Amino acid sequence: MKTIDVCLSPELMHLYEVRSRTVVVVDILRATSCMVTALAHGAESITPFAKLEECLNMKSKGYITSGERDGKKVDGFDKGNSPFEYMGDQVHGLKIAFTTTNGTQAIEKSKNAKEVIIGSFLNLSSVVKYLLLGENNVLIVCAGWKGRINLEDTLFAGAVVEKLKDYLGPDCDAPLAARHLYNLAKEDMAQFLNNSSHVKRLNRLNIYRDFEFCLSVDQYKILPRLQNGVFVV
Ligand code: 3SL
Repeated sequence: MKTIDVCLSPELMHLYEVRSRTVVVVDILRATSCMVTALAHGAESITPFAKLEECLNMKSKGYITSGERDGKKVDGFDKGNSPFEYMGDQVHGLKIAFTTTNGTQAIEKSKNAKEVIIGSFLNLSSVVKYLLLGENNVLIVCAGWKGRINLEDTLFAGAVVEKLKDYLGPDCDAPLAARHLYNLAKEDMAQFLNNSSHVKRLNRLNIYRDFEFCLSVDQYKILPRLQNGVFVV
């Protein structure tokens, strides 16, 4: 039986062997939700960067520069980190250079994996189907917040573990914990997350609608995969 494990924070990545695994990077609020939205709306590619300056340099190469630091759009960038900036004609055919406080840092730490895919509630079923049909053991990497664990990424990990429970065995206790949490939360995830740290942070920035959208399940049927350092569908 294939296995599934959950890395609850990128700070714990050194504990996991990734060269033989499919890694699913998740940052529900909001990096991977934005990436999925952009690619679903016809963006050509997303190139993730851990460093702000490297991302900004891509402007001179014809890229749109996107992302945030501490939730706020970076000065000089074309776009911030709201999924609503990546819909409709706004992104069609664009090459996007993306950097965020946690999401692209988690991607950077996952880059030695056998393969890296992007997960969010927006493409949950596509992720589950891909992992089910794939040959590799799985590691879900939760982006968290500056090394700390967060609830929303853990809930996504739990949703994947729950849906694959008859096919992929838990590698340790983190997938079990995530699954239990998801089963507690699934009837009303927004309510469950109401007191969570990042939801409070986003509320302070007055972006509650991003939160609601990022929790909506299966808006898109796409699976972004990292190929030569670039996410494409
Ligand atoms: O840290 C990240 O990668 C972001 O998604 C955080 S925020 O939602 O833009 O604050």
